[in-house]
Amino acid sequence: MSVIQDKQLDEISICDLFIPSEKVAHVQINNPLEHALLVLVKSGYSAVPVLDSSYKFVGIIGKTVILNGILGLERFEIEKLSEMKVKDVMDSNIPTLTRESTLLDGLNSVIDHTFVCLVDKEGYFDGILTRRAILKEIKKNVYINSYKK
Ligand code: 4BW
Repeated sequence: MSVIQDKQLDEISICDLFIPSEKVAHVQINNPLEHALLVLVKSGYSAVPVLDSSYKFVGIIGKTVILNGILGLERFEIEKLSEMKVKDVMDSNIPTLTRESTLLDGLNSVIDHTFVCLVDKEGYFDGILTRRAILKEIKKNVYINSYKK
């Protein structure tokens, strides 16, 4: 079996691979957790990007951090869903890519994350690159040679 080399991965653009912002479910930083949970449950995604009021990327929020955020000592404190905001629990320490990034950059990013957000040079949200899109592109470039003995 021979696989593509790092050099080739570094030559492949992610421009045709990412999901553009208008097709990505997202929430805003000041939304109550209740709204974020509704978006996550209705979209079926486990995590989505968080944007500020000017559509700049600020982080990611998922179902698990929301449930942890409302977890009390002995029960889920459901009333907190309307009291707490996305900014209280979101993960803001998230790497980003740009349209100029390569497939190798994308591959490195989706080792630890199921998707990575793309931003422009001013930080405006541009879209997401998913682990699925990366794996599909790499599969297209992997050549498997089987030998009959
Ligand atoms: O609604 C879905 N449609 C399809 N075609 N596939 C889905 C859907 N929901 C989940 N999947 C599949 C994908 O293969 O399950 C994987 C894990 O989903 P996740 O993480 O845990 O919700 C999906 O893998 P993926 O396409 O590589 O996507 C990785 C992650 O990117 C998802 C989700 O957090 C995010 N994501 C993907 N498309 C999105 C999105 N977030 C917002 N809007 C989108 N359009």
